[in-house]
Formats: sequence, structure tokens, C-alpha cells
Amino acid sequence: MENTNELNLLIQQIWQKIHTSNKFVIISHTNSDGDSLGSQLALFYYLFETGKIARIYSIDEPPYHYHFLEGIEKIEIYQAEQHKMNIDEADVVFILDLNNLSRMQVLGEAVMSSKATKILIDHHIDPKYKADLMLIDVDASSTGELIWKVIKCDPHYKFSKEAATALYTAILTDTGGFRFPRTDKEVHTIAGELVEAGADPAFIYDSVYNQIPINALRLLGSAYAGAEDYYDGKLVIICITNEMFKMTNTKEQDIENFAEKILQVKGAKIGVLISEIIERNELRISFRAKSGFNVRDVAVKYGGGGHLEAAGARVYNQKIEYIKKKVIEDCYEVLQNN
Ligand SMILES: [Mn+2]
Repeated sequence: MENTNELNLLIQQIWQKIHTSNKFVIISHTNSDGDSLGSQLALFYYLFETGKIARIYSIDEPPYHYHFLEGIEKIEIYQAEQHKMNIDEADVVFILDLNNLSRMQVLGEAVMSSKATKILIDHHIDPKYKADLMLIDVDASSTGELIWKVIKCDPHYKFSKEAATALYTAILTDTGGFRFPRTDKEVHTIAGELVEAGADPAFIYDSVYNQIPINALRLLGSAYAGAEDYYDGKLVIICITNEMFKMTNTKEQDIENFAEKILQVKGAKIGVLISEIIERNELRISFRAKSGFNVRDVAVKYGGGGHLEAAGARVYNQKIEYIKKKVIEDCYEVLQNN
């Protein structure tokens, strides 16, 4: 959203709605990440600490390297028989870091059929769901940053250590450790306030990033060894085949954060990671780019999406060599247009 005043008004409106409501449900996307989990938990703590009733529902388990977050056990795996009533009876359902409910299976259906006020808070473009209140700011570093702004409307609230840790984690991870282009002064100011409220940067960094299993390190080694570069090194591609997963005894969850490492190569403007997930006959394509190179449009061609500089797609029943060749061609256009 371009208009700051409009945005601030909306943030105030959302907080007013919180202030006058009592029962809340919070949901976010599948394949949880630091931003989705941190945003959900921070909002949960805020609601809980100000005397509201809040529940978090998910359709999958949070990854192990986020288990250090206080309150992670508050995230309940959604069971219609047990939980649908709570969604029906909620005053407000928050939809965080997510703009497409159709990917949420039964949980998405339950939210859509509920009479609750739906509030969507997100920083991705092109929403596919229309909520009652939509706080979408594509310039925000993370959904966590937007949650921070909403909570800051409360003149009486002081961030607890738990809420601060959750939000710091959200911002840390969605800025790739304060490195991505949208990491501005404001992001650092917010982070500073969160540290003041008790978030421990070294502990959080260590908990999130320094947790890779030794086998994942071996997989990364073989992936690095096979890296290919094109167009004077502006494009670097890494493929992880089923064979490589097998050789190192690793799985899909072991490749988290691999894609962004590609941009560490000198001169690389676009990094692509293609992973073969044989159980689903799927190729998972992750795109990362330096500022100004729009890889989102490439991801969209393959039925995916994301941010301008960090996007992804999944294709099915295709050969890895064929997709790689096509992606290389598509990236040429992005490099040309810049
Ligand atoms: Mn996010």
C-alpha cells in the first residue's frame, strides 16, 4: 500500500477491533516459517496477556528449529470435530502471512464459513482472498513488522519477553538475518525495541540457523559441488536430485535456507535451487535475486509466486533437466530487462 496515512488508519482500525472483541482465532500458511510462527505467537501473547481468548490452528507441525519459541505448543493441529466450533464462535479470525485460503484445506473452509470478522495481515502481493479488513503492505519486511505496528497501538501494553522473541524471530528470518533489500532503518529500530523488551539476538540466531543436521551439511556440499553458472555468472543454479537426497540420507526439510546461500556467489544476481521430491513427483523451484531482479514473474510462469526477490514454484511430473533448461531461458529475460 502506497499511502502511509491510509495504512496507519487501517492499523488503528484493526487494533480497535481487537480492543472491542474477546474471542480470537489465528491461522497462517502451511510449511510454517519464522515469520508465520513468530507473528502468530506474538499476536497470541499480546491477546492472552491483555485478557483475551486466543487460539492458533495449523494444518501442519512447526519445523524443529522453531521449537525453541516459547508457546510453540499453543499451535494446535486443526481437527474439525474439536475446533470448528471455536472458529464459528470467534469474534475475529486473523489470517497472517497468507493471502490464499484455498491452500488451507479444511481449515480454510472453516474460516470462510465462520461469521467472525476476518482480518488479513500480510506482505505478499496479489491476494486471492478478500477479508473484512486487509492490511497488506508489500513494502513491509515481514508480517511480524505489521503485527508489531498493530500491537504498538495499545498505549498500555509492554512487550513481554515471549512476544518480543517471537516477533524478533519473524523479522530476523524474513529479512534473511537483516540482509534482504527491505531491511531499512525502521526494521532495525523495531528490532532494537524488541531487544530492549527481552529478545536475545545471539540466542535466537543460534536457535534458528545453527541447527542443521550433519547430513544436511553433506547434502549442501554435494549441491555446491554441482553448482552451474550462466550468463557471465549472473545466474547460478543448483539442483538437488533424489539420488543426492538418498546418498546423504536427507529429506526435503533439510534443504531449508539452501536457496539464499546461492546469492553469496560473487556477481550472482539470480540464484535458483531445483529440488526433486520424488514421493510427490514434484520439482520444487526456489528463486532468489538481488534487488531489482524480478524473479517472482518467473515463479508465476510455473504456477508459483512470492516476493520480487524471493519466490518459488512447484511443478509436477516433469524431468529436472527439462525444467532446468526452461528456467535458465526465463532467467535470461529477467537479466536482460534489468
Ligand atoms: Mn512473511
